[in-house]
Amino acid sequence: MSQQVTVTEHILLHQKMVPGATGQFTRLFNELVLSAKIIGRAVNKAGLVDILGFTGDINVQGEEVKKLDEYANRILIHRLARSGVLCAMASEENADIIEVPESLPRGEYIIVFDPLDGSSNIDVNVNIGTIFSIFKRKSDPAAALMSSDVLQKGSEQVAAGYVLYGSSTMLVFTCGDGVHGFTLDPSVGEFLLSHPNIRIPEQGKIYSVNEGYERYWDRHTKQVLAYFKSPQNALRKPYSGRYIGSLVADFHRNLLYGGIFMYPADLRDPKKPTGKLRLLCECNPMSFIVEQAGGLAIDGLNRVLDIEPDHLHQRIPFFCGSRNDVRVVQEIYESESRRKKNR
Ligand code: FDP
Repeated sequence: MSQQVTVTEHILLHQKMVPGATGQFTRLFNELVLSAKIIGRAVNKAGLVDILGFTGDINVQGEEVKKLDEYANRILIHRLARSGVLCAMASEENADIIEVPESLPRGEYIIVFDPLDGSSNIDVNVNIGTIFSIFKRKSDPAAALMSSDVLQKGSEQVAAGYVLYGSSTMLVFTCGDGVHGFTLDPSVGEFLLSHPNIRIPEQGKIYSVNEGYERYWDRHTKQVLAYFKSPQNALRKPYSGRYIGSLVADFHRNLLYGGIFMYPADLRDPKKPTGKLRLLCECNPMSFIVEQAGGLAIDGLNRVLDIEPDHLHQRIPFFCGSRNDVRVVQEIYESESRRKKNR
């Protein structure tokens, strides 16, 4: 029965429950859903049309831009700007905040997105995804937009989610009332509710990390890994290691099966001394989702959703997943921090 609820119906129902709702959020969400379908179609046909490989450009992160990355970014910016309910956007691919032009109708919402996460997997037919995070502006709508409108703490998000382009295309999101998953039925072109009220198991069985970089981690991060591999841990046996290398895909698997995703600080790489993942377009949305599903997300010591961003492309160390597993990481980091203080 639940399979017959479309994502639009679900959002409309949610809207009815919010006093004073104006329908603006529903409009924004409709544009997101349409963008996801357009990007999903391109991903499905990727090997058949000339959309694999690099554009030749380097993005703000210093990474080579893939054609599909650029395509997804263009689709999202074009569609969302026309939703009539946004004042600004920020993309992982763009250095600065993208203000909605004055020639278009504007609203109070702000969206931050990673158009195609897991870029290194694009050309090899491995799961990739789109991640988004939605806020409301805080400053007076009649005045100029302020950077603080976009640089809000994750706890201020009104919605967050991702689209996973996998063996099927899935949209998973939260508006702060639990996490719901919708699967695209290509025969009718609709996202249908397939995973209502997702809960992440309290105790995981999987750790996901790029273990190849272990030698570049600090002492306590190595200790964390040793814990998950040890037969003396909470499971009384080593966890399974699973790492796809696409945050959306690794996160989604752990959300359903239970486990922990980790991208710690990398002491070797001057580009990643504070980790690789972006606070605004990757860590915040995933943290909101995981908390809504009963899990936790930290940067080692602190709750991710409480971090005050200081710039658009800020990176943080990221540990996220099942409650018990994330707590273990936090305890190890806290004991290291006490040890350092006592020295
Ligand atoms: P990618 O660089 O392929 O776009 O943040 C981007 C991301 O992928 C995540 O999706 C993924 O979890 C991580 O980086 C993979 O990085 P490593 O290759 O360093 O493990």
